[in-house]
Amino acid sequence: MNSMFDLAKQAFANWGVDAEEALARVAKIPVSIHCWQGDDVHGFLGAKELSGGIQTTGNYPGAARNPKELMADFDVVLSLVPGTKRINLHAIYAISDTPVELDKLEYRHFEKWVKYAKERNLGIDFNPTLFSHPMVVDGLTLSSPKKEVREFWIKHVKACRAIAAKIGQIQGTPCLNNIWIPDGFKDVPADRLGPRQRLKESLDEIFSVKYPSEYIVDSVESKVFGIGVESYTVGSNEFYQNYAAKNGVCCLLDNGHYHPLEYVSDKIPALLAFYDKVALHVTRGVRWDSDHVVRLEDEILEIAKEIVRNNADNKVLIGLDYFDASINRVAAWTIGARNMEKALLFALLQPHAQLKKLQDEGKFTELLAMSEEIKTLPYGAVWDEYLSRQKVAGNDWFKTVQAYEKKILAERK
Ligand code: RNT
Ligand code: ZN
Repeated sequence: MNSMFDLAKQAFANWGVDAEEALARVAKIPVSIHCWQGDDVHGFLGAKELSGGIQTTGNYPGAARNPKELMADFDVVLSLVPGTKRINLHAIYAISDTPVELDKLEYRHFEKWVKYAKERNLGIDFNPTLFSHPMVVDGLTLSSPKKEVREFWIKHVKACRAIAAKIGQIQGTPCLNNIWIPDGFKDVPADRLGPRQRLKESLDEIFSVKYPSEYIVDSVESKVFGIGVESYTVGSNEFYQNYAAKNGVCCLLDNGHYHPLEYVSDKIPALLAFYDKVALHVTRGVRWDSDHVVRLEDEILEIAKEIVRNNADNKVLIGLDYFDASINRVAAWTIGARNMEKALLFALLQPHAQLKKLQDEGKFTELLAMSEEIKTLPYGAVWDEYLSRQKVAGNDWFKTVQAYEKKILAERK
């Protein structure tokens, strides 16, 4: 008897799609899984509360309280997600026995993570943390009118770049160091240019230190608004896209950071026309930048299509960015990461060459007809095959999380 996968393979072959090729390719596309879903973006440096226009809501029990717990939880996620994974760290996840300030961070504070990642064959990516800290003054960091505030954060980001470069050098793949700042105003500003000029100067100072591109990829992440920062964002899309273009850094697109009818899937090819690399934060915005767990929805599929049909597997750096404290965090992590993998696999199973040909020939009726027909191809059978080849649980993965919750998470009081 033919297996479900054999039949599916034939169904895709009828459309000129090689499912084996898709399986081989999806397994190689790196996806950087964010560490911060496990503890509601708290980190280990004693931050009291999340600030900067981002928020986790909910108090589901079991949040990780220390590096050991976070690493153990992440191990469960790793075991349930197929493919090539990386781990995305934030500076506040430094591991230190003695208190350490953000502007004094060093590589040694991340050595335990490097060891952890190496043992699991993961690459590491990095983020300076410019929020949840008393040096965020009047909501501002790198764009503050106060010199000492700017200087503190410049030192912090410089320290982070040095750490990221060292991590990249040691791991043998570039470490993405992504800068996101919360700077902005709740109400209509009296000066829109000044903060942006100061941010530009701060970034110039930060990037005056050069590192080899094999060690570090620098990116800047724009945003449209945040909670309590509704009227003005210093690091807007136009600001960073121009900064990036003129200074040879990379843009990071977070799909929760635009107006709801603007699509990151459309921005990816626009940037690929100009940049060698584009970084992503894949999330799910619900009305605002809400950082909901990624579902398998149209936009994530569209994002995946733009990556694979433009052969940008190594040009688009995929990172995840969501945090939900209202449900089991290990499950939240797993669901979003598996959905990213699903989206990539499904995108690889589309007859892109044929569809593109129809577009170029102006056969738009046929293009629409075909695009809708292929939606019911047996993607699920190929997904199941991917999981089994990767030795990852199938649709019963939730049992693993339930058992872990009962044994480990429920004990965290
Ligand atoms: C916030 C940005 C940023 C953060 C993380 C924790 O709106 O998306 O990327 O979510 O750095
Ligand atoms: Zn983000």
